[in-house]
Amino acid sequence: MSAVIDLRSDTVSKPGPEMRRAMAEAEVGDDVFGDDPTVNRLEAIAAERLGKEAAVYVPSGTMANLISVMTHTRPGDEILLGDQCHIFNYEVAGAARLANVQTHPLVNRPDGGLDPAAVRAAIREPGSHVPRTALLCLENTHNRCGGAALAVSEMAALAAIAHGQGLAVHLDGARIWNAAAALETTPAEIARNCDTVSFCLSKGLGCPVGSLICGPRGFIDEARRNRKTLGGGMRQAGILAAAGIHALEHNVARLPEDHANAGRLADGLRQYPAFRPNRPQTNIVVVDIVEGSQEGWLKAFRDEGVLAVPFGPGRIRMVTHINVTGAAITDALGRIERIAGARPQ
Ligand code: TLP
Repeated sequence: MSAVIDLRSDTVSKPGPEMRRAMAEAEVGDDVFGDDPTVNRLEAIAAERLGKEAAVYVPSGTMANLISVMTHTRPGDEILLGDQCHIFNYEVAGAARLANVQTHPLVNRPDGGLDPAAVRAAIREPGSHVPRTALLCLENTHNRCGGAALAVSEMAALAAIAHGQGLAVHLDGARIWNAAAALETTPAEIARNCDTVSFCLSKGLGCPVGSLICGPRGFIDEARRNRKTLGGGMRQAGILAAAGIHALEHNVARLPEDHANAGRLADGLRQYPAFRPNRPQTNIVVVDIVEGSQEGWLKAFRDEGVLAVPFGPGRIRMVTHINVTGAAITDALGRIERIAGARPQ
C-alpha cells in the first residue's frame, strides 16, 4: 500500500535530519542547576519572541498549562475558561486534581473567544462563602474551534475585564505561531495582553518534545519550582532544547503552507454531501459527518491509509503539519474520492 498520510494531529510530526543534527551537536549541562547553555538559550529566545521577561522550558503543553494554573492560583481558587478549551477538555482534570482549583467553564464562541458579558458576570464578588476568582485562561489558536485564530482586539477586551477585577490572564498558545501566521502579526502582539503564555514546540514547529511558559521573571522563578514539584525538571535537556531553537529559526516561516494545505483539504471534502468541513483559518480541519457514521468513515479512511481522529459526536479532525506536503494532500483527496465518491455510507 502507498504511504500512510497521518493527519491525526500535528503532534505526530517527526524531526528531520537537520533538526536531529542540531540535537546531536547540542552543548549540554544539568538544567536543574541552571547549567544547560542550550536550554538557557532557548528560554532567552522564547522570552524575547513572546515579549516577556523570562521563560521556562517544560516537557509538554499539558504541563505548561498545569504549572501556569498552579503558579497563578492558590488551592480553592476558581479559574474561568472556555468550555471547549484544552485545559478543560483534554488535561485529565489536572487543574482540579493537582492545582486544586475549581474550573468554571463559559461557553466558547465559534471564533474561540468568550462573551465579555459572561466573563464579567462570572467574576465573583469577594465573600466568605465563595472561591476567589483568580485567573482567566484563553486559547489561541483554538483547537476544538477548528484552529480558529482569535483576533488580538477580542483578547484585549477579555483581558481588560479580567485585569480590571484583579484576575491574571494565561494564554494557552500551544499553536500561537499558527495564530500569528493567520493573523499576520507576531506572537508577542498576541500575548501582549496576557500575563503569561505557554506554547508548544512539538506541534506545528515539528519538534519531538517540549513547551515553554513565558511571563514575568518572578512568576517564571515560581513556575520553575512547580515544574520540579511535578517531576518536570530535566537534566541534560539541551539535546531537546536544540530542536526547539532549530524549529524557531527554520520552521516558523513555512506555517502558511500548512494552512493552505488545510484549506485545500477542507475544500476537497466539501464536495461530498457526507462531509461538512470548517473553513480552516490555520492547520486544523474539523469535519461534521452528515451522512454515515463517524466510525464508518474513520475506518474507510484508515483502510485507504488516511488517518484522522474522532473529535466529539459525529465529528472528525484532520491536522496538517510539516511532514504533509501539498502532494500528500492531493494524494489524500484522491484516496477520499475512491471511498466517498463511490459509496456514501
Ligand atoms: N492537543 C492534542 C490533544 O491533546 C488533543 C492535539 O492532538 O491537538 N493546548 C492545546 C490547545 C493543545 O491542542 C494541546 C495538545 C495541548 C495544550 C497539550 O500539549 P501536549 O500534548 O504537549 O501536552
